[in-house]
Amino acid sequence: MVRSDGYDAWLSYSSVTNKNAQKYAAFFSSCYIIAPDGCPDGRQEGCPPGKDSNNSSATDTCTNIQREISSCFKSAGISTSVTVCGRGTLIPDDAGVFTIFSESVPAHFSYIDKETGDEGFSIVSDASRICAFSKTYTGLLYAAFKILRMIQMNEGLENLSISEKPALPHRILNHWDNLDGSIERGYAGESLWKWDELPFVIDSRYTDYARMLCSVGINGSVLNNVNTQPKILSTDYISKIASLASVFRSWGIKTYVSVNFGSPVSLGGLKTADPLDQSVIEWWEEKIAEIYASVPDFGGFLIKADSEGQPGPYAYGRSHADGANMIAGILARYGGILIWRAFVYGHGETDRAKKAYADFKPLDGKFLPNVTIQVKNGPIDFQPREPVHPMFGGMEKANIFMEFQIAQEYLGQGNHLVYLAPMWKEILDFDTKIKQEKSQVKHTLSGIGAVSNTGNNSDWCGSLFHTANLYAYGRLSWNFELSSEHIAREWALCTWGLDTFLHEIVMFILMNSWEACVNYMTPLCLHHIMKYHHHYGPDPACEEGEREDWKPKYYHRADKLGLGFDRTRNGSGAVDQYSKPVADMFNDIATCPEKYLLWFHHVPWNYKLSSGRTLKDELVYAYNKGVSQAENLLSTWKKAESLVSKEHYKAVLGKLEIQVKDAYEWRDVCLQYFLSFTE
Ligand code: GCV
Repeated sequence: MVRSDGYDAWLSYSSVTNKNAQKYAAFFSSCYIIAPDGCPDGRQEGCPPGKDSNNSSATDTCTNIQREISSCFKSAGISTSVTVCGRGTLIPDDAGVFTIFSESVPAHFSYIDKETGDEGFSIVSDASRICAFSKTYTGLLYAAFKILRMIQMNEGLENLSISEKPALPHRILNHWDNLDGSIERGYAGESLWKWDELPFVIDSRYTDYARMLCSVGINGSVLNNVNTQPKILSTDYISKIASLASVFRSWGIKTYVSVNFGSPVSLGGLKTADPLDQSVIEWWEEKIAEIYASVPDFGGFLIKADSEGQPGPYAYGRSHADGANMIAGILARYGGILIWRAFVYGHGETDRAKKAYADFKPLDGKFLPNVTIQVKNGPIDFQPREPVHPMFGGMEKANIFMEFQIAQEYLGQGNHLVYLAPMWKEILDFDTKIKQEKSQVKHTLSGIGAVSNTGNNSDWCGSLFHTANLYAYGRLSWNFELSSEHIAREWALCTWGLDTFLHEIVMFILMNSWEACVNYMTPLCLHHIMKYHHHYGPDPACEEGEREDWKPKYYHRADKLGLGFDRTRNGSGAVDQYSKPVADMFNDIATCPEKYLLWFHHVPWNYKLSSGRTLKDELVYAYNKGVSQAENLLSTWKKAESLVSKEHYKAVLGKLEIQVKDAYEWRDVCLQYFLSFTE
């Protein structure tokens, strides 16, 4: 049974019943985790003997493994013997082992894959013994979570020969948490970070947060909003950051912060933040030295510059590369990275979708190796569906991070149940055709970030269903090849248990929810037609907002002739920011995928789509389909009434009822408005 407040998310181990757990007990009736006893950073190679001063976090990681395995079995009423021991310990022949030391791998397990990098792992087993091997303790912890997931899913542990390593070295969660406890675009309560209490009071929830992220392979956390307050870099806040970092460390999570490019002025009292000014450089040098003195493994900075009012290098006649390289060069001395966002617009461009590529492409090759450009998945802003951003593949020499948004700012926020993995897969699998092979978006990345949907609600993400997206983000970042259905299946089994009928209900809701949302909100790639500012609900006629490119009309361009933004070579020319084959495909209305039609074309109302329907009729069809799909999610959930607790049933029911009501509103408002142009 799922805990009623949802706090345990997918880690309740509720599916591990006593009966199921029996068959795994032998593997953990005698199991040893070999802890560090001489290696300063928990690594095997190059380890000077006798030094153990920095081993505390590695030892804590071993304890995390031990506790995690024990708690899984304890909840099923089965006792285990999982021991953290030193390297010289004599391991009984019938025992299981978690180790980073090759000589501690029992002789009966000959297969060890050493090609798993720093965070990967291998797991081998026979009928009753299991061995996990990695180069790092974090890798062992990931192996433990893998094994526990298999147990939760009731899969066999016998005769395993598994090797895994993450798709990317940086898999980061971006919090848009403000220092006053509010969260920009947060729909699950207030911030998790109690800044007023830190560093003196360490909420146990920080550990539970880190454990949850680690269980799905997320290895970095940017603590605060990209719309920053400079005081995050004050000495006071650095000690708070250090206290959070010390909790996260043993879960393999690095700590990052968003910083304000104007900090030398607003915090340091200097007259300028010009990146080429010597006093500014020295200010950053001192600040970064101060951070690393407290957090030696600090991950680095995330910066939103020259965007939506945030200061940046433009004010000093400098480029993004000038700004980024100055700070990155200092971070590089300590092993840190600089994540520089490409979310820029509003500087006189004719098509907002073109701005980031136009500004950044000329700088390709000019960024330092530890700078990475973080690019939103689409060229505008986390819409229900967007074509990929042309900077993926288009910036061939720079490090590029993907930025997804787990928080559903434009997709019904905390109310609509929309499983986002299919959308993320569509983006990651898109072929940029920038070269002959390995040119899908997923091949162009050096890291990934996503705007978190967490808050201090007891269920973390606003509802149990919303945790599916946090789960999916982690799992997908670990392994891009997992299908969205596979991830949904894992999450459903670990969260809702093994009941087959309930499982099918949950799967139906997950797997049909994104398509439903696209249909009832923005079919055929309509975009940015949400209400002003809060972005909840439809308002295609909206005139509010101080900028033209915040108004829906800028995007949908509805008129007597047709609908959609002409981004072809006859229009804004945005298509030519893609590789030639992709640009040609988007440019021609006959070859442009219909799912992106109104993004790239101003389409006549009587244009016939592949369905045989005119644009006008297709719009009516799609909005109606979206409504009936939403109704289907609701009626499907009603079948779960006797299978889940009353509280869970009602909570999900309430959300789906809002979703259906909103779907009707979307349909009615949008059709009334758009069809008025056809009269
Ligand atoms: C953090 C959109 C959102 C803003 C957000 C911005 C960004 O404009 O509505 O809330 O600001 O994106 O990603 O920087």
